[in-house]
Amino acid sequence: MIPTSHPRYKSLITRERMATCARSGVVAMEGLTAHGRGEAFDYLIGEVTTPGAAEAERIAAALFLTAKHPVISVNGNTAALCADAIAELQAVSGAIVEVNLFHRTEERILKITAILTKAGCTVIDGPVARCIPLEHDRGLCHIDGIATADVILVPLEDGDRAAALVSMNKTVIAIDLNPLSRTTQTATLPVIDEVTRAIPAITRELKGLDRKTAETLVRDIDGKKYVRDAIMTIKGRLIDVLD
Ligand code: PTJ
Repeated sequence: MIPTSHPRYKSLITRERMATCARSGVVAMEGLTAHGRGEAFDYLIGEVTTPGAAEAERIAAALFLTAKHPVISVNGNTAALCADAIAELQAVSGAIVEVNLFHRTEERILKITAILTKAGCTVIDGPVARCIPLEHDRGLCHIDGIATADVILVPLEDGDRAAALVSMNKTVIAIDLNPLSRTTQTATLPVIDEVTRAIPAITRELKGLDRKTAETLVRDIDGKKYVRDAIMTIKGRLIDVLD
């Protein structure tokens, strides 16, 4: 039993949920390591949405609004952490929700689909094909989903697929706390924020956005700016500790 007075209560409760979801097979065992890496970068960033990330979240909302065929790609960690938030983003954006896994098994796909469905998502199903140029199982996707998407949100992604999607001329919005990862370096728009803060923020922005403003926001996206902003935030925080 974790006391609510514990200074790291939220983090500890989230860890407990991730461990439960790993035991049930929703989260891959490797996903626990990925979560720990995310926690470490969130610590460095200050466990808040930085002004740079808030700006990226507004642009992400604009990309959803102006997209013809937006897709939200969901893995085990993301479903365990924020299925409800994904359902709300889907309701507001009309995007397709597709389960796409690094550690792919049919059993895990069914379990993750069940969590998302319970939260209120409509999850695309049916046959998959190797539509992304990757030897790995992450290359498998739905023809009416990721394969034909113009804008794809990829939370907690591995870099290979983000790069492959960009090479297919897709607009890739990544959510990843690590400003040094290949995902944040290659995505069209890296949102360097914790996923449970980032997805509700994108939904909030989307609710208040009009098409004309959105069209202006998506012109000339400079993804590297958000990488630089996050690195400067971390650098500033580290220097402050030394002072
Ligand atoms: O469910 P599966 O089989 O698809 O596997 C999912 C994982 C996450 C295991 C898989 O995609 C993977 O190995 O990812 P990586 O390469 O470890 O990348 C995950 C990235 O997400 C890392 O750079 C972490 O820093 C970041 N991350 C972890 N937790 C969070 C996060 N970013 C934002 N919010 C988080 N809560």
